[in-house]
Amino acid sequence: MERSCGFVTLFLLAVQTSVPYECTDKTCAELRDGGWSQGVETRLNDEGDCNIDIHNAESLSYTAFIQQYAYSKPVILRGVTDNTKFRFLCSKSHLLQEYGERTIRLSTANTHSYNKVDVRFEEFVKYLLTPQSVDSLGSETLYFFGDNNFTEWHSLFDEYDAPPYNLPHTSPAYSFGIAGPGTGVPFHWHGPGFSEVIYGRKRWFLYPPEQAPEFHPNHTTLSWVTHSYPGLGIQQRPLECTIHPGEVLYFPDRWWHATLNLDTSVFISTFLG
Ligand SMILES: O=C(O)CCC(=O)C(=O)O
Repeated sequence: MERSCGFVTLFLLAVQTSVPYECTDKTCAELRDGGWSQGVETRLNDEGDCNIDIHNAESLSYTAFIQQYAYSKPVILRGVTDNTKFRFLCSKSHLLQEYGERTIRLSTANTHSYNKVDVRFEEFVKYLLTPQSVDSLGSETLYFFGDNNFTEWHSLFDEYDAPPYNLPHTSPAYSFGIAGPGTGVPFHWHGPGFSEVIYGRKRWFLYPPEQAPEFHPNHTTLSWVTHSYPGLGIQQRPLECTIHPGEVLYFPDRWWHATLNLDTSVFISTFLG
Protein backbone atom coordinates (compact mmCIF):
# COMPACT_ATOMS: atom_id res chain seq x y z
CA MET A 1 0.00 0.00 0.00
CA GLU A 2 2.68 2.47 1.08
CA ARG A 3 4.75 1.51 -1.92
CA SER A 4 1.92 2.22 -4.36
CA CYS A 5 1.21 5.61 -2.70
CA GLY A 6 4.89 6.45 -3.10
CA PHE A 7 4.74 5.46 -6.73
CA VAL A 8 1.67 7.63 -7.36
CA THR A 9 3.39 10.59 -5.70
CA LEU A 10 6.51 10.06 -7.78
CA PHE A 11 4.41 9.82 -10.91
CA LEU A 12 2.63 13.06 -10.04
CA LEU A 13 5.96 14.73 -9.39
CA ALA A 14 7.17 13.59 -12.78
CA VAL A 15 4.31 15.51 -14.40
CA GLN A 16 4.60 18.51 -12.12
CA THR A 17 5.73 20.79 -14.92
CA SER A 18 2.23 20.53 -16.33
CA VAL A 19 0.66 21.76 -13.05
CA PRO A 20 -0.69 25.26 -13.72
CA TYR A 21 1.48 27.82 -11.91
CA GLU A 22 -1.52 29.68 -10.48
CA CYS A 23 -3.06 26.64 -8.80
CA THR A 24 -3.66 27.26 -5.11
CA ASP A 25 -4.91 23.90 -3.91
CA LYS A 26 -2.57 22.55 -1.17
CA THR A 27 -1.85 19.23 -2.87
CA CYS A 28 -1.11 21.00 -6.08
CA ALA A 29 1.29 23.37 -4.27
CA GLU A 30 3.08 20.40 -2.67
CA LEU A 31 3.63 18.95 -6.10
CA ARG A 32 4.81 22.19 -7.61
CA ASP A 33 7.08 23.54 -4.92
CA GLY A 34 7.47 20.75 -2.38
CA GLY A 35 5.37 22.72 0.11
CA TRP A 36 8.21 25.28 0.50
CA SER A 37 6.41 28.28 -0.98
CA GLN A 38 5.59 30.98 1.57
CA GLY A 39 2.93 32.69 -0.54
CA VAL A 40 2.88 34.76 -3.68
CA GLU A 41 3.53 38.02 -1.81
CA THR A 42 6.94 36.85 -0.60
CA ARG A 43 8.26 35.88 -4.04
CA LEU A 44 10.48 38.28 -5.96
CA ASN A 45 9.22 38.79 -9.46
CA ASP A 46 12.19 40.13 -11.37
CA GLU A 47 14.00 37.24 -13.03
CA GLY A 48 16.24 39.74 -14.84
CA ASP A 49 18.05 39.18 -18.13
CA CYS A 50 19.60 35.94 -19.18
CA ASN A 51 22.83 36.41 -21.14
CA ILE A 52 24.39 33.00 -20.36
CA ASP A 53 24.42 30.24 -23.00
CA ILE A 54 21.79 27.56 -22.40
CA HIS A 55 22.07 24.02 -23.78
CA ASN A 56 19.81 21.01 -23.67
CA ALA A 57 21.44 17.70 -22.78
CA GLU A 58 21.37 16.54 -26.42
CA SER A 59 22.92 19.73 -27.79
CA LEU A 60 26.17 19.69 -25.80
CA SER A 61 28.55 16.75 -25.89
CA TYR A 62 31.11 16.28 -23.12
CA THR A 63 33.88 17.25 -25.55
CA ALA A 64 32.04 20.44 -26.50
CA PHE A 65 31.48 21.25 -22.80
CA ILE A 66 35.22 20.89 -22.13
CA GLN A 67 36.26 22.87 -25.21
CA GLN A 68 33.73 25.69 -25.03
CA TYR A 69 32.94 26.19 -21.32
CA ALA A 70 34.86 24.17 -18.73
CA TYR A 71 37.80 26.59 -18.52
CA SER A 72 36.33 29.72 -20.05
CA LYS A 73 32.73 30.71 -19.28
CA PRO A 74 29.53 29.72 -17.46
CA VAL A 75 26.82 27.70 -19.14
CA ILE A 76 23.33 26.53 -18.18
CA LEU A 77 22.42 22.92 -18.90
CA ARG A 78 18.86 21.69 -19.18
CA GLY A 79 17.74 18.10 -18.76
CA VAL A 80 21.20 16.70 -17.90
CA THR A 81 20.00 15.27 -14.57
CA ASP A 82 16.86 13.43 -13.56
CA ASN A 83 16.16 14.34 -9.97
CA THR A 84 12.50 13.34 -9.80
CA LYS A 85 13.10 11.10 -6.78
CA PHE A 86 15.53 13.51 -5.09
CA ARG A 87 12.95 16.29 -5.54
CA PHE A 88 10.32 14.14 -3.86
CA LEU A 89 12.70 13.46 -0.94
CA CYS A 90 13.36 17.22 -0.61
CA SER A 91 9.71 18.17 -0.04
CA LYS A 92 9.22 20.14 3.17
CA SER A 93 7.15 17.43 4.85
CA HIS A 94 9.61 14.68 3.98
CA LEU A 95 12.71 16.60 5.12
CA LEU A 96 11.01 17.60 8.38
CA GLN A 97 9.99 14.03 9.03
CA GLU A 98 13.48 12.64 8.36
CA TYR A 99 15.72 15.42 9.64
CA GLY A 100 13.54 17.66 11.86
CA GLU A 101 15.41 16.65 15.04
CA ARG A 102 18.90 16.83 13.49
CA THR A 103 21.23 19.74 14.04
CA ILE A 104 22.34 21.74 11.02
CA ARG A 105 25.06 24.37 10.75
CA LEU A 106 24.19 27.79 9.34
CA SER A 107 26.66 30.41 8.07
CA THR A 108 26.31 34.15 7.91
CA ALA A 109 25.61 35.25 4.35
CA ASN A 110 28.51 37.66 3.95
CA THR A 111 31.39 37.16 1.53
CA HIS A 112 33.63 35.39 4.03
CA SER A 113 30.88 33.57 6.05
CA TYR A 114 32.64 34.36 9.35
CA ASN A 115 30.09 33.01 11.83
CA LYS A 116 28.54 29.60 12.18
CA VAL A 117 25.40 28.82 14.19
CA ASP A 118 24.03 25.35 15.00
CA VAL A 119 20.23 24.88 15.17
CA ARG A 120 17.73 22.06 14.92
CA PHE A 121 16.54 21.63 11.34
CA GLU A 122 12.92 22.00 12.44
CA GLU A 123 13.67 25.34 14.15
CA PHE A 124 15.47 26.57 11.06
CA VAL A 125 12.45 25.74 8.87
CA LYS A 126 9.94 27.24 11.34
CA TYR A 127 11.69 30.42 12.41
CA LEU A 128 14.68 31.23 10.22
CA LEU A 129 13.52 30.57 6.70
CA THR A 130 12.05 34.03 6.44
CA PRO A 131 12.07 36.46 3.50
CA GLN A 132 15.10 38.77 3.46
CA SER A 133 14.61 42.51 3.84
CA VAL A 134 16.75 44.77 1.67
CA ASP A 135 18.25 46.50 4.73
CA SER A 136 19.51 43.37 6.51
CA LEU A 137 23.26 42.92 6.53
CA GLY A 138 24.96 39.72 5.40
CA SER A 139 26.23 39.22 8.95
CA GLU A 140 22.60 39.24 10.18
CA THR A 141 21.41 36.64 7.67
CA LEU A 142 21.82 32.96 8.51
CA TYR A 143 22.15 30.79 5.43
CA PHE A 144 21.88 26.99 5.27
CA PHE A 145 24.34 25.95 2.58
CA GLY A 146 27.35 23.69 2.89
CA ASP A 147 28.73 22.46 6.23
CA ASN A 148 26.47 19.45 5.66
CA ASN A 149 26.77 16.43 7.91
CA PHE A 150 27.32 13.73 5.29
CA THR A 151 27.01 10.92 7.81
CA GLU A 152 23.50 11.97 8.83
CA TRP A 153 22.31 13.13 5.41
CA HIS A 154 23.99 10.53 3.18
CA SER A 155 20.78 8.64 2.38
CA LEU A 156 19.41 11.85 0.85
CA PHE A 157 22.58 12.84 -1.00
CA ASP A 158 22.97 9.28 -2.34
CA GLU A 159 19.79 9.90 -4.35
CA TYR A 160 21.11 13.05 -6.04
CA ASP A 161 21.75 12.59 -9.74
CA ALA A 162 24.78 14.88 -10.23
CA PRO A 163 25.57 16.62 -13.53
CA PRO A 164 27.30 14.07 -15.75
CA TYR A 165 30.19 16.33 -16.81
CA ASN A 166 33.27 16.07 -14.65
CA LEU A 167 36.55 17.96 -15.03
CA PRO A 168 39.72 15.90 -15.42
CA HIS A 169 41.68 15.44 -12.16
CA THR A 170 38.84 16.64 -9.92
CA SER A 171 36.37 14.88 -7.65
CA PRO A 172 32.87 16.13 -6.86
CA ALA A 173 31.74 17.30 -3.40
CA TYR A 174 28.18 18.33 -2.59
CA SER A 175 26.86 21.36 -0.72
CA PHE A 176 23.13 21.30 -0.01
CA GLY A 177 21.04 24.30 0.97
CA ILE A 178 17.60 25.74 1.67
CA ALA A 179 16.98 29.49 1.82
CA GLY A 180 14.18 32.04 1.94
CA PRO A 181 13.16 34.54 -0.74
CA GLY A 182 15.51 37.51 -1.05
CA THR A 183 18.43 35.70 0.58
CA GLY A 184 21.59 34.79 -1.26
CA VAL A 185 25.34 34.82 -1.09
CA PRO A 186 27.23 38.01 -1.97
CA PHE A 187 30.13 37.99 -4.47
CA HIS A 188 32.95 35.54 -3.82
CA TRP A 189 34.97 33.05 -5.85
CA HIS A 190 36.51 29.58 -5.53
CA GLY A 191 37.00 26.50 -7.68
CA PRO A 192 34.66 25.34 -10.47
CA GLY A 193 31.32 23.65 -9.95
CA PHE A 194 27.66 23.18 -10.77
CA SER A 195 24.56 24.51 -9.04
CA GLU A 196 21.13 22.96 -9.41
CA VAL A 197 17.84 24.27 -8.09
CA ILE A 198 15.50 21.56 -6.81
CA TYR A 199 12.65 23.90 -5.78
CA GLY A 200 12.29 27.64 -6.33
CA ARG A 201 14.18 30.04 -8.58
CA LYS A 202 17.72 31.32 -8.09
CA ARG A 203 19.17 34.36 -9.86
CA TRP A 204 22.92 34.21 -10.57
CA PHE A 205 25.40 37.04 -11.28
CA LEU A 206 28.90 36.20 -12.51
CA TYR A 207 32.09 38.05 -13.52
CA PRO A 208 35.31 36.61 -14.93
CA PRO A 209 38.33 36.45 -12.59
CA GLU A 210 39.95 39.56 -14.11
CA GLN A 211 36.79 41.70 -13.68
CA ALA A 212 36.25 41.94 -9.92
CA PRO A 213 32.84 43.52 -9.23
CA GLU A 214 32.38 46.43 -6.86
CA PHE A 215 30.50 45.27 -3.80
CA HIS A 216 30.52 45.56 -0.03
CA PRO A 217 31.33 42.16 1.52
CA ASN A 218 28.74 42.63 4.28
CA HIS A 219 25.92 43.86 2.05
CA THR A 220 23.54 41.24 0.74
CA THR A 221 23.00 40.39 -2.90
CA LEU A 222 19.48 41.85 -2.56
CA SER A 223 21.01 45.15 -1.48
CA TRP A 224 23.53 45.01 -4.38
CA VAL A 225 20.74 44.28 -6.90
CA THR A 226 18.59 47.08 -5.50
CA HIS A 227 21.21 49.80 -5.04
CA SER A 228 24.27 49.06 -7.22
CA TYR A 229 23.05 47.03 -10.18
CA PRO A 230 20.77 49.73 -11.69
CA GLY A 231 23.74 52.14 -11.94
CA LEU A 232 26.02 49.73 -13.83
CA GLY A 233 27.06 50.69 -17.36
CA ILE A 234 26.72 48.13 -20.16
CA GLN A 235 30.39 47.14 -19.81
CA GLN A 236 30.02 46.63 -16.05
CA ARG A 237 27.00 44.35 -16.29
CA PRO A 238 27.51 40.78 -15.07
CA LEU A 239 26.71 37.59 -16.85
CA GLU A 240 23.39 36.66 -15.27
CA CYS A 241 20.43 34.34 -15.43
CA THR A 242 17.68 32.91 -13.22
CA ILE A 243 17.74 29.14 -12.99
CA HIS A 244 14.68 26.96 -12.40
CA PRO A 245 14.23 23.35 -11.29
CA GLY A 246 15.72 21.03 -13.88
CA GLU A 247 18.44 23.54 -14.86
CA VAL A 248 22.06 23.37 -13.79
CA LEU A 249 24.47 26.30 -13.90
CA TYR A 250 28.20 25.66 -14.39
CA PHE A 251 30.73 28.23 -13.09
CA PRO A 252 34.41 27.92 -14.04
CA ASP A 253 37.37 28.23 -11.67
CA ARG A 254 37.79 31.59 -9.89
CA TRP A 255 34.76 33.25 -11.45
CA TRP A 256 33.16 35.81 -9.14
CA HIS A 257 29.57 34.90 -8.38
CA ALA A 258 26.63 36.03 -6.24
CA THR A 259 23.18 34.48 -5.83
CA LEU A 260 19.68 35.71 -5.06
CA ASN A 261 16.85 33.30 -4.22
CA LEU A 262 13.63 34.62 -5.73
CA ASP A 263 11.51 32.05 -3.88
CA THR A 264 12.12 29.76 -0.97
CA SER A 265 14.67 27.56 -2.70
CA VAL A 266 16.13 24.12 -2.18
CA PHE A 267 19.42 23.73 -4.04
CA ILE A 268 22.60 21.73 -4.31
CA SER A 269 26.04 22.58 -5.63
CA THR A 270 28.59 20.08 -6.89
CA PHE A 271 32.08 21.49 -6.34
CA LEU A 272 34.86 20.07 -8.49
CA GLY A 273 38.03 20.16 -6.42
O1 LIG B 1 23.38 28.66 -4.13
C1 LIG B 1 23.75 29.60 -3.44
O2 LIG B 1 22.98 30.44 -2.97
C2 LIG B 1 25.20 29.78 -3.18
C3 LIG B 1 25.99 29.06 -4.19
C4 LIG B 1 27.41 29.44 -4.16
O3 LIG B 1 27.78 30.51 -3.85
C5 LIG B 1 28.36 28.44 -4.55
O4 LIG B 1 27.96 27.36 -5.02
O5 LIG B 1 29.54 28.72 -4.38
